Amino acid sequence: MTDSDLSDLLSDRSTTDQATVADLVSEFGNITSFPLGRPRTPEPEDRERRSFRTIWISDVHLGTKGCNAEMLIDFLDTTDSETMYLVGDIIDGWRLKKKFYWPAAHNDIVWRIMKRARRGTRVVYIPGNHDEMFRQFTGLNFGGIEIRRAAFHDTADGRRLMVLHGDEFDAVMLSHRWLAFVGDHAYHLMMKLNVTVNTVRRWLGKPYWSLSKAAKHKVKNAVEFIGKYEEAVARAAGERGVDGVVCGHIHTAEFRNFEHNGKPVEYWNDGDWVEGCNALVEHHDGRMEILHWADEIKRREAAPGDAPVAEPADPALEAA
Ligand SMILES: [Mn+2]
Repeated sequence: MTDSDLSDLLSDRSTTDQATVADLVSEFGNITSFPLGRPRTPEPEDRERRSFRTIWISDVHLGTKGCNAEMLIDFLDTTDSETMYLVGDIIDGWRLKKKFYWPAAHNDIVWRIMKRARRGTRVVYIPGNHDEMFRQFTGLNFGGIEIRRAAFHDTADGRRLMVLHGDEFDAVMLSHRWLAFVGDHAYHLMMKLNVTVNTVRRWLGKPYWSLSKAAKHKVKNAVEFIGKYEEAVARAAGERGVDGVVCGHIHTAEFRNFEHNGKPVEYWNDGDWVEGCNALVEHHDGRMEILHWADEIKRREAAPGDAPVAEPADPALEAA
């Protein structure tokens, strides 16, 4: 991607045409006919929330079975922030078009985000490649949710970060299939499967073929791809003269420090809610942190303050 493409991307005028009134009416018709019912599980009102200055989440993939909705609902119900960035691939339009899948929990998430905006959180939605149908609304505001192609974020300690989904840098546009090979678990399963595959191949009189070798090759390629991607995104941020970049897209939460012309450039990836269940947060002093929500839940459940209170002894039994 050239620098001029990037300037277009970062200006309020997006590279895609602005929606016309006619577009809006026809698309809005679709949006209103979308089965956005009342939430199944209402937000708990009295729950104490961890307060952050900023929250970034992306790659939720609502509308797919892969989305870890329960975990995200827990996150949304126990946190709050002044600003929230939805960094793309929130709704998986690609999959929804093929097969409509919209469980109550996915509805609950949309509802919670809309309610957050109404409560006063600044919500900025930067559509990704899976929800690119919303990119035509760049510059518009739906129920307090600003739709942007990309954004700049100024941290409390004065760093300027560029925020974008990141598919712009995925030159190969690799499908996410290879992600399945990244996990260790998947890899071991692969090795077991290898035995079965070759037993069958032997029955069929076919020569030995190493599935695990094929997988290993995939893993190596995946690791290489992630490294190259991170570098490309950081370089683009460096060229813009900002202090760092926040993106999503590759489902790999990560913080890395790069350098561009002797100046440090921070690379932050807010991960996903399919496998990692990650959020990137900025604390009120500007310090940033990647949260792994499964670990946060474990920690919360182990904290003595939150331990279930023992039932008071039955006075009748005490007297006896
Ligand atoms: Mn994406």
